[in-house]
Formats: sequence, structure tokens, C-alpha cells
Amino acid sequence: MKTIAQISIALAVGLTSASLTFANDAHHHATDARSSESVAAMSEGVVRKVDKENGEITIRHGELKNLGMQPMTMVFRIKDVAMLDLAKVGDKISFVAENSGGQLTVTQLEIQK
Ligand SMILES: [Cu+2]
Repeated sequence: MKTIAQISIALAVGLTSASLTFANDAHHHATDARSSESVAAMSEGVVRKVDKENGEITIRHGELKNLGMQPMTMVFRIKDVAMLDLAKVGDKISFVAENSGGQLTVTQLEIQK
């Protein structure tokens, strides 16, 4: 009896990890599809602070679909400090932020007129 119980547990564990693997795969595919769709899409935001010395910009941003991020105010690194010459506090912007080695970096920035 004990042996049968152990076998059923092993089977149950095996099945569980198999379905977890499947779920993870499905999740990855869904994420890939979503990010490739929005690669060129820009996000909206408002400049809250410009820090040229540190190459940083604080943006109150809307949803960042490519990063799976909800609206918030946060600091981004900037790919090219010269991009900060265009931006003033209060400007409405369209931008693209990417996760570059764990640092969220603004790679494109356009001021909205
Ligand atoms: Cu954010």
C-alpha cells in the first residue's frame, strides 16, 4: 500500500511540474507576442525632472506595455545625454524605454507640441 501511495505522489508531482512547464511556455509565448507588437510603439509621459549630470530623467509615465509597467512616476537613465537638451520639466513627451542590462533606459524621446 505504501509503495502505491508513493508512486501516486510521484505521478502527481510529475504531472504538476509538467503542467507548470506548459504554463510557463504559454506565458513566454504570450509575452513575446506582446513585446514584438509594441517594439515601435511609443509611450506617453510628462517630464518631472531633468538631471543632465547623471544622465537621468524623471517621467510620470502612462502604461509601458513593452515593460509590463503600470502608470507611475519614476527615474529612467537616458541613452544619450544630448536627448535631455530637448526636454523641460512639464513637457509632454512620447518615449521608448527599454530594459538595458537591468536599467530602464529611455532610447527615444520626442516632445509633443
Ligand atoms: Cu514605471
